[in-house]
Amino acid sequence: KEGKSGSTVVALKHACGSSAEMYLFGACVTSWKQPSGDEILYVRPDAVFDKSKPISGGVPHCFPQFGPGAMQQHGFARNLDWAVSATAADPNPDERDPTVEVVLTESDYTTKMWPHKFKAVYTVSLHGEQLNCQLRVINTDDKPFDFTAALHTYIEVLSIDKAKVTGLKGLKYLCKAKDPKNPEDKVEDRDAVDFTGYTDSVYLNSPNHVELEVGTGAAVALDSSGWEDTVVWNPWHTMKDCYQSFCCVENAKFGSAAKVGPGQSWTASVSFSVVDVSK
Ligand code: TA6
Repeated sequence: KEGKSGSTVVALKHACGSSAEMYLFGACVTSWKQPSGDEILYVRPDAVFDKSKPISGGVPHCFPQFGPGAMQQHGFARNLDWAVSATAADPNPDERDPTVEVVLTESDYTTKMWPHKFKAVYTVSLHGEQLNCQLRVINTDDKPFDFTAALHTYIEVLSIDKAKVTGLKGLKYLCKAKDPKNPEDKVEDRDAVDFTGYTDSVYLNSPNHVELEVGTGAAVALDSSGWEDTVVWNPWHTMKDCYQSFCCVENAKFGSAAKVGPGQSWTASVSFSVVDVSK
């Protein structure tokens, strides 16, 4: 259906009452609601949907480069229209999980930045109240390539000073807060990572289960496979109008790049769910 600024958005609705929306521009999931109607994701007030820049919020892709580097910040996948390749029946009479699959392949634009033939397949589905996202990158070229990637997920919090990320204690991380080009190597000693200033940390080899407590007695759990690293980012006063309202907890493949041979593929997935942490 038509979304903001005339851009195409795919809507998923589960029989249990949960819903999600994904813009084909950037294959960006911008909304995931619980059956109660509560929105879990966060879209920044400066987000635009007219394709003049990536959508700032929801679950943007960083591919084939996470962060700054040889190509534009976070790569090109968030700046391009993906194409729908499959959908599950809609409406959903047999209560199967509503699903959409979108693809991105090389073009003149991508080849100038990254000289490789590829097919990225992104599958988004609702499994009951859960949001599931899977990325598969297939090397359709005749030579190997490597890349870094992330799902740059913005999650709404009641207030950033009440937000906490658990599951990261004991991990090595790259602290990019002071100088993003020269990250400091640190080890996380907190049971729960809280926020008292600009935060930009890449946790290496993180566990498959990480939770963000949002300050309401609920947490968003991220259960992932294949991603390996977790990024925690809050821009603090650099975004004075909105930093209190969200925290980015990002599944990433950054510490070691993914290496994919011709005809081979790399797959990673994450399942988001809301859990009660009030007791
Ligand atoms: O994921 C954290 C990060 O890479 C930060 O270093 C910061 O630059 C942020 O993403 C925002 O990136 P964006 O290009 O979306 O404004």
